[in-house]
Amino acid sequence: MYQNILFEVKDKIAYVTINRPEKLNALNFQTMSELRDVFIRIKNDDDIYAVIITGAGEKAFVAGADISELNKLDAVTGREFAERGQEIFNLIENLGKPVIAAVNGYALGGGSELAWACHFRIAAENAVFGQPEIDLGIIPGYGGTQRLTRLAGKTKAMELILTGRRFTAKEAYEMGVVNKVVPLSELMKEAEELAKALASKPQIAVRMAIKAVNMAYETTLTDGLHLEATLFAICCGTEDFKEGTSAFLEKRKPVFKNK
Ligand code: CO8
Repeated sequence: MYQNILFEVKDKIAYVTINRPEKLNALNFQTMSELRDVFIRIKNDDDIYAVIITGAGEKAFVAGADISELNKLDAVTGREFAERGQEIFNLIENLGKPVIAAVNGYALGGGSELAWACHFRIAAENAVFGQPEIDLGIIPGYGGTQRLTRLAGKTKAMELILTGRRFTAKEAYEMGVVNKVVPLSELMKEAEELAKALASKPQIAVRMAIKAVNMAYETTLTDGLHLEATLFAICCGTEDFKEGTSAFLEKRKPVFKNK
């Protein structure tokens, strides 16, 4: 169905694999179009509760935007490309379902930016992150200047974006930009366990939580708290809220219906 993406759904979990291993899964125009398409499908599919995104092969998650295409951009098309990519990564960040990046190997430039847009990042020990755009005469254009700064803080983001240096999974973990580092052989198992745990939660509350946390960097504290109260109230109107609280009081396991 797709040329550069593998897509599978199993037990409420969607698996998206960027599949151009001969080019280290670099994001060309075609791959970005397919990513857009697949995430719209996932968003609209009520039977998908969580997503795992990874790269084909053992060497790379995504080694960046495709430099052979970048090389042809001018000021007009450069803006269009950046905005189109940002729209796709915004779609992922605002999917309403948790997206886990299972980072296997190089995650450079647009590859790091893709991981930053996800809700969780599990890195294999061989993962290598970086925003090397500076050495190509550009800056990150798929959200790196904004999301890495929010995730790592301004001091670190400024250093990483201006030097373009690569950093390991261990450093990424110490910086707080990945959730966990695991051996490569355990990466998918680890991501799957997390996805299954997330899929077992009441899905309306999951959606409200993602929205509330995403908005934390977009608003003032006053507006953010107002939004939180509104989203909290929506949760209070669900059957799952009654079930979750009743189950606690009755000392039994809740059975959520996602209603
Ligand atoms: N684009 C295109 N092709 C790539 C890319 C890439 N980003 N990365 C690797 N490839 C290709 C190589 O050209 C090579 O192809 P071929 O076999 O046909 O020569 C193949 O993949 C294998 O790569 P290498 O032989 O280079 O493998 P190595 O193990 O020697 O090196 C590296 C691996 C270190 C990952 C190296 O490939 C590399 O440095 N890649 C480029 C990394 C990079 O700079 N990425 C950032 C790109 S810029 C970006 O992502 C900006 C995003 C925002 C754009 C917004 C506007 C559009």
